[in-house]
Amino acid sequence: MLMKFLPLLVAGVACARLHSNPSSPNLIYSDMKAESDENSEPTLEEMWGGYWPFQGINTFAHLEDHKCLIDKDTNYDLAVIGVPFDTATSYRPGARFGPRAIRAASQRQTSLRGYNQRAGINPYTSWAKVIDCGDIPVTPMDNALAFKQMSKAFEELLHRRNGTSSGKAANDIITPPRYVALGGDHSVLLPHIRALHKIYGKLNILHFDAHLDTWAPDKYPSFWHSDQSELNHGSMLWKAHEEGLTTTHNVHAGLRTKLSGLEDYEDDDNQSFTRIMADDIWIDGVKSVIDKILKVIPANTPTYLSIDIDVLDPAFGSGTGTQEPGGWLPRELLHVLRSIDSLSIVGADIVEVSPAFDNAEITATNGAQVAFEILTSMVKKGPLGELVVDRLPKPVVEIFHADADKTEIDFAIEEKLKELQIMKEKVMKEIESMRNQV
Ligand SMILES: [Mn+2]
Repeated sequence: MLMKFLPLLVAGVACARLHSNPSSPNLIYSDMKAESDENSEPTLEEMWGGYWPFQGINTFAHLEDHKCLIDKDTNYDLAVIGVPFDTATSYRPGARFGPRAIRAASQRQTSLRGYNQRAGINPYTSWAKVIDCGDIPVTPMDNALAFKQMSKAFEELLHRRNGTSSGKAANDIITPPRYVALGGDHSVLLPHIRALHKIYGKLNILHFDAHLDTWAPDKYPSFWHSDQSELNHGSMLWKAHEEGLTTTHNVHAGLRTKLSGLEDYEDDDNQSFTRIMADDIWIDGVKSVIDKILKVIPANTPTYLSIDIDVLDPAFGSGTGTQEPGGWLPRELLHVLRSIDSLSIVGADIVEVSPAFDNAEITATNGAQVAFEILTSMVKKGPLGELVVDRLPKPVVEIFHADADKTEIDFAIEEKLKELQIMKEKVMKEIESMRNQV
């Protein structure tokens, strides 16, 4: 009997040793040997439980998948979440297919061979529970509704959940989970940081991109205007600044965009960004880039990391909406990311991967590697509960219902008053500049 099964068993063992399905118990050779003696046949799990990297239904890095927006009882520390939204793009659309492309390109990552030697850890088997939360089902038909959906989804995910008990911070605050969002066009940053701001307060923004994305919406060429037209994939940082979500410690890295004029830099300065140009990395060296980032952004304050894949040269990132020649090499981006792992990254995104324009999965593979490095750094840094400013050390359900006596109308009024305040500040600025002209 054993002889009959041996070839199959050996094949199954090799398969399971290399790449077991993480949603089932990880099988290793010694466990299986103990279970399979001469009198027993291999279990179905032993025979069929292991996938090679190119097999199985794609989750990010073969992680366990959960419908996190529906499964409210699932706690975890880090999650990948897809945001397949691209109707705020100004040029080539297609980034709605980014999450599935990055997931497909991530298949050679498994928990069994996930040890990241630069960090000295395997992010998938360390203290943190890491899962794939699936996608936010965003409408492609109505951007106002889509932003509402994305904001609501991130709030649900961040405010109604805890990390695992292993993620408990020293001061007894239970740490909310952290997300690496797979875009989607770049505008998905805004709902993400709106939700994070409610937990951590103002955020430093570390932004890798060919473009500034601090453009006022009126820098886009349209006579026509609506509130919704202000939400595009090049104005979300401007909008975030207007809403008071960002600190004065922000960095762009990899810039090489064409400008409307030097006044773009004035706007950018007003939003407190330090600019690192794409060329700086070969003129001044990669160390100068790393040093500059670490000098501007304080390590122990909440930082949001946003990576537009177009920071890479089109040779390595053709699969994107607005490519700009003269970009970074993947090794440069990865090295910089690895070297800033002392920062407190409370959330991150990888955006603008648009597989219809990709060649041989190059862009998506770079995106998947970037996600791996971010997850590694988040795990290496450990839980960030000490940075939480707006969650009290008591069960989250109670915290979330701290406003329980407020009605929907109260919330709507608060929202309107906020809008009024923003509008007032805008008008005051206009008046000020009219006065200056007189
Ligand atoms: Mn860009």
